[in-house]
Amino acid sequence: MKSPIRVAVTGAAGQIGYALLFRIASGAMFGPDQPVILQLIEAPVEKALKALEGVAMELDDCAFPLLKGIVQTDKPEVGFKDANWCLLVGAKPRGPGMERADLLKDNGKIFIGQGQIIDAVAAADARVAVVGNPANTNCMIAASQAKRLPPERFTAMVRLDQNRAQTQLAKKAGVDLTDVRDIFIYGNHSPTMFPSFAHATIKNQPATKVINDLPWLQGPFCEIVGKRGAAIIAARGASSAASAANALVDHVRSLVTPGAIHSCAVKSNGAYGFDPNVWAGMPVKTTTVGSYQVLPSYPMDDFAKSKIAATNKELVEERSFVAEMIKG
Ligand code: NAX
Repeated sequence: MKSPIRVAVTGAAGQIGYALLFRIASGAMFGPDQPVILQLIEAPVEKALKALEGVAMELDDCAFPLLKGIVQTDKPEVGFKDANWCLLVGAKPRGPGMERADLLKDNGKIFIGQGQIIDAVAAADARVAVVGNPANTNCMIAASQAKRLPPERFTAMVRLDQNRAQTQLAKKAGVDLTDVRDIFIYGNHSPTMFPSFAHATIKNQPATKVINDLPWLQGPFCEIVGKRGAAIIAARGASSAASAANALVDHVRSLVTPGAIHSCAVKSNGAYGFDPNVWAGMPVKTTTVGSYQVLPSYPMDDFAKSKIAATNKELVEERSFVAEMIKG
């Protein structure tokens, strides 16, 4: 048996947390031979901490053989201590009438603090995956505070968008989901994201050829994927939770599986025209456990370039809203 790894999860008593923790403890994220210690972090709010107690009781009641310990805390310095993976799910939701700039600033404060504490107390090999929205910019903010951990250790999740796009292509083509490959998400986890269909394949043929409906791919397809989160809220009365938790399992699983090729929001190195100071979704290939390289060579046509320019513009704007905060 391997020695346990420590997995810190913020927002652990939230709805994504509730769909996520049991999957981690069952081995879905790190594999069936990797024991885990869950370090569950909640906001210092009585109701949330009480709910967390209940979640921990249920985890105990599952008798997961791989679960070797549970820490419950509202103190990030305790929760992130020696963590090998820090999954930043908790964030302040956008309230009614709240401006995006204010949401960014409120969350900015949370992610500045968490970035500093992770850098100070997490394990030497720590990796950070951000889900809490606005995920790309929150990730950039947390990474900006790290002096010890390099920026490549900080990724944000666009995997839910990739999964959504894969399913939509499979439905349109009337094929099995597994026949659809190489569909990647570029840019922000927001309606401006670009699901780049031009390089996707269906049964090893170009998806554009199999679907043979460019207006649908450029229009409704991009729109359905970009606005899927809102459609779920409209239908369910609550935001995506199980699918988001599942996507985080996929995100991390791919990052610990050498050879996996997947969409991930990472620090831009200028590839695809992204500003080098933003975290943007793009295709990456996992090299060694927890490390990856950007696959920079998918050619882009004018349509793709304009979509990427739009999502890049939004990321640069988000960054400008918090530029003052991350200076020091
Ligand atoms: P919930 O509101 O159900 O849960 C959030 C939890 O975070 C709460 O229990 C809250 O007490 C806790 N929290 C708040 N501030 C905290 C802090 N400073 N430290 C620790 N815990 C803190 O939200 P949920 O539905 O679980 O969603 C969590 C986040 O994921 C939201 O920001 C949401 O927008 C985002 N999403 C991101 C997605 C993505 O693909 N990147 C998709 C799904 C989801 O919308």
